[in-house]
Amino acid sequence: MTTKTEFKQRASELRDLINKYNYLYYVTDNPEVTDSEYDRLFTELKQLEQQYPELLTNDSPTQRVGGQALDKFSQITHALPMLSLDNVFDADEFEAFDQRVRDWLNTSETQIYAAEPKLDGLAISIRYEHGLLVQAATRGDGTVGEDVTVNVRTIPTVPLRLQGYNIPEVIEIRGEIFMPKEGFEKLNQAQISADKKPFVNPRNAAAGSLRQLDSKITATRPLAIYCYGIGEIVGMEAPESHSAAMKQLEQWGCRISPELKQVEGIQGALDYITYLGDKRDSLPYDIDGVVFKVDKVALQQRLGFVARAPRWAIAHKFPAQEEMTVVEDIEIQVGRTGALTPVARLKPVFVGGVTVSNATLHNEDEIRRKDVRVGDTVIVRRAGDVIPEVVQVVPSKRTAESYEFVMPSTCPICGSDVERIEGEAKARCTGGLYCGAQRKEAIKHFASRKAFDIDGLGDKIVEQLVDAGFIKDVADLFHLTVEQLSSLERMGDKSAENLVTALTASKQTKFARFLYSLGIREVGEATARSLASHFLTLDGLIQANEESLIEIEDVGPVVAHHIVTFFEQSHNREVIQRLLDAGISWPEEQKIAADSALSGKTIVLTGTLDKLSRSEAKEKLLALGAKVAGSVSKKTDFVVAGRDAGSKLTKAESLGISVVDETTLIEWLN
Ligand code: D41
Repeated sequence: MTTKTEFKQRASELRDLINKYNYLYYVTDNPEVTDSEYDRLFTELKQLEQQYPELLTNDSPTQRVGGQALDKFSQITHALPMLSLDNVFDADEFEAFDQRVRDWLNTSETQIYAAEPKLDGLAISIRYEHGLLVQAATRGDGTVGEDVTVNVRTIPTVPLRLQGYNIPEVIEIRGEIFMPKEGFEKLNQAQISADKKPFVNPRNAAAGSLRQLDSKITATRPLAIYCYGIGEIVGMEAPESHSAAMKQLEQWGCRISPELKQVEGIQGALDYITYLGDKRDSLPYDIDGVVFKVDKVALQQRLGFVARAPRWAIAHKFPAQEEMTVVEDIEIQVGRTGALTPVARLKPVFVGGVTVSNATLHNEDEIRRKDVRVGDTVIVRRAGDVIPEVVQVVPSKRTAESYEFVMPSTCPICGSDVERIEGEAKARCTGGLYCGAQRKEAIKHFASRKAFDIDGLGDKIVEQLVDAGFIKDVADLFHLTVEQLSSLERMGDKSAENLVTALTASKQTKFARFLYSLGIREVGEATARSLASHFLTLDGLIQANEESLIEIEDVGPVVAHHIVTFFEQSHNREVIQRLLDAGISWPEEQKIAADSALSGKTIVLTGTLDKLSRSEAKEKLLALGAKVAGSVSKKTDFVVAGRDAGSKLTKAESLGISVVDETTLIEWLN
């Protein structure tokens, strides 16, 4: 029979196991069990605790999910004050710090410093009594902070009980709580999806999450800790250096920065600054500098502190990634695919290590959400290689002269209509074939294999032709001369001649290919084919309205709208006319026989065909009104299996779909 004592023992065993696996997973990044095994143990413990609430302890991992919401945080006086850090901003200032240290210690010896990243988060003090987490307080003013114990308990990298040996009666562990960049991005995506305000930066997100009155919310936020110091310690000699203290904390299961290093003197410190500065953008969390601490505690004690800042530590700050400046104007940039992006023209400001005079505002909704107006003072952020962005307006600095930005209704590059499809963030220029901003992409698409398939006209050559001013749109291609082409870099006379020949040959095309080549948004090969066989002539299509377009297979309201707006642009119609004038033509389309036996059937081709090429077979089937699909599903009517057919054939057989061979296919086609 199982006794109460056995349950108690099992609960304790489970707590230890889960805490250990949690530590291995979050702190050492070295999981030892599968997620499902972890979940199984967790559920078992939760059930035990539900059944016997008296088994529930403070260090139970089940308590990481948060508890009852608070009305407010109570205040906590730190047993030892949390000191602040003085800053230096360059090598000279660091040298002066090092000099002060040596003067104070009355030595000319090279100093040993412990160096570590300065995380951009919130300082916290966590109190353990007999190894058990009993209290966690924010730094506050350094003397009095707020009791955020329940929230800190939810952070997976914070041990609820210290593990290992020689655990003192009391120890206050100090560290920085922060939100890694990846978690921050995910959280903000979720905030936006839920129509909630996103956080301005990871630091604000960490602060907002830690200062949640509802710890259940904190539990869902991706917070983490790096420990960087010790406050009160009772019942144990304090370690004799910062490095040794950090090693000890690590042995007790606390997470310390993997970048912690000992450096020697000024040169060692400056090298470390360069090392970490280079690494800054690739670290998974935001840092705003490096902290240097005189390593030996005995020396720290001799140095003491002034006005709450230790004489033995200094923060070397990196260039700020956020600065304030003024929006002088908002302009529109048109991207290669016609997307319109509003860009703030800024009073130049030094941020993230460079001078920034433009920042993206992403799209119209972002401008409205942040309420950015021309003339506003804003905070600009440039982190790493990311495009600088306006993170927020400083409302107190708004003047009466500021005014709202209005999205233009025509493209600033080509004058075509601008439109924004419901549900899309970006407004777009509709002058696809004509717009200077979209020129290169439109021409590359036009020349590509599934479009006009112009041999020898690759992306690089298109770029050169546009840059040389030889072509402005696709119609100009057909007026290129051998002389113009051979004047291009790395283009011989022979290649130039070949290209002109290829251009001439490409004039004979097919209606569907022609439609696809125009690059109308969302009109791919299949849609182009449906349009061609439905309308038969270009005039028929140009005159179609949205209602009649929607009736066609493959064409929904959005595509129909794109088609109509495309042909409404006089610029686009002009280019098409010039293409026709240049001699582009195609054989008349044949109406698909609606009564053909294959009409409306979905067919999958697989294996090697001997008498027909795949594309020939496909085209003939399409002409008979069949649909040709790439994979077998319940909707497939027939599978044509050639030689060495593989998995598609197996799947067709398992689904009971009719399979025919190439000979039967040819009979059908005839
Ligand atoms: O990463 C940090 N933000 C950090 C902050 C750090 N790595 N070390 C720190 N060391 C100290 C002393 C030297 C006073 C123990 C600190 C801070 N203080 C600190 N954080 C906020 C105020 C002071």
